[in-house]
Amino acid sequence: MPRDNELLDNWWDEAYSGPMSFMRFKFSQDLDKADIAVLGVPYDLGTTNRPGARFGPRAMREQSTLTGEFEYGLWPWDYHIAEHHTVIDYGDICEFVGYPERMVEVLEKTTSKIIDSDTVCFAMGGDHFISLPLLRAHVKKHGPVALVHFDAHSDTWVDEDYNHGTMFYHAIKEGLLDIEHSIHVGLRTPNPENHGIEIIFADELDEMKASEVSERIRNRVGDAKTYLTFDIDFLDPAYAPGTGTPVSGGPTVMMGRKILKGLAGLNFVGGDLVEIAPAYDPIGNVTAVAGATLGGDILYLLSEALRR
Ligand SMILES: [Mn+2]
Repeated sequence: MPRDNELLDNWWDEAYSGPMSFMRFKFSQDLDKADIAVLGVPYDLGTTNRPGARFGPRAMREQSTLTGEFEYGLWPWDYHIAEHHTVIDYGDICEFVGYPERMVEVLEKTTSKIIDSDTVCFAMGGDHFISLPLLRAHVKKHGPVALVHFDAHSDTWVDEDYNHGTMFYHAIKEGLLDIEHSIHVGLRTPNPENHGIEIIFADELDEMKASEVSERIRNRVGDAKTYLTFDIDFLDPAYAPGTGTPVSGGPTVMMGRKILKGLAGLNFVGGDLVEIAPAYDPIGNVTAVAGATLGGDILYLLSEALRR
């Protein structure tokens, strides 16, 4: 299907010109017409090490003008999402400068507004702490969700502080997660307490084929309502140096993409991609190029789930 300028904004611009919406989907807040909304959350006060993920949404949008330019869709997906669904770029929420608590409130409220109008939400971070208010909103609508979590870290540290290393502990404590169907993928940092969540550590993952990893995730998740969260530091710092807490010994972008593609058809109700801090890229926006591509893959997974 040729691109429809009702669905896509300024797609005819060259990659280096025109408005920077995510993958050239139209900037809009008209939720009545949208199936999927992309939401930027430029918040990084939850970081425990290097800040800078507030520049993540803009960097992803900028690099996605290239990944989103093909009318045939994002390779190797063999169609364009716009053939099936109306995707909008909802813009950023940013009404919280100097008031972290306000971010939690505004993000949960905005997410609820989006998903209560039967629009699926894909959020771009920002640091990983944003997943907590996102989960709260999704659970209010769907009940506890299975978590498919790509990351070098479990983010389940038993700690009453609220930051980007503890939010899934709080999510567990608040009863937001369907633990039996949840899984961490790619961990390579100490994890003294697994809270009952299945783990594929990075060394084990390195011995597996992407299809085997996907299969293991599918077996764990089954048909549960699932939230997908992707910390860019899942990737090796060779592919994603521009992030807050990089950990060596991770997978390639290709491995990540193949694993994601192998999850098509799972019952995803929402997702996010977080922790791109472009200032730490040595050159060429390498982390945001990976993030824009993987973010595109996640949009396809959400679109596939809507078509179930
Ligand atoms: Mn991480």
